[in-house]
Amino acid sequence: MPKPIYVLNGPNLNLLGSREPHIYGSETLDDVRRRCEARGAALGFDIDFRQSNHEGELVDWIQQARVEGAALVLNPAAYGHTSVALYDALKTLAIPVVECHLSNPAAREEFRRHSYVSLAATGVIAGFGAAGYELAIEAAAGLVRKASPAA
Ligand code: CA2
Repeated sequence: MPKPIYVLNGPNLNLLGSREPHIYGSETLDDVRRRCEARGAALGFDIDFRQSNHEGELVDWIQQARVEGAALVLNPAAYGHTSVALYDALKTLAIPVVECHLSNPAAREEFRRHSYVSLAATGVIAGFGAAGYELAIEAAAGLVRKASPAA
């Protein structure tokens, strides 16, 4: 089994499914985790799925993914728009990084149109709701296989 794909989620995503379903959908974060695990298993990858409301904890997990992960899927939530600390941590990674958003931030308020995370990401998937996480895992798995076909 290759190293796991880390799927990290930022602040307030623990509330998914409870508010603003017109923007974020009605699935809970647990539903999203199950989707990720099923898609990962189909592609031969374990998924390490986590959520934190704390910037420093996300930095710690990004550093862990650098050593222990095959790839990183990151929904930084609001920290994507604000966090130089996440950007600096991501810049140290040699593994693929897929930024993932449920909504399409480019089609929303002006302050959501900038992402520090995008500056360090291999690619971005946004606007497809919970299904976007599966697309992100597919993209990440494809990049891992391309880099080491035997993985
Ligand atoms: O679309 C996304 O996935 C976002 O990363 C979600 C963030 C937002 O700040 C980004 O601009 C785009 C917000 C996450 C908050 O999630 C909630 C979900 C349901 C209820 C309350 C918050």
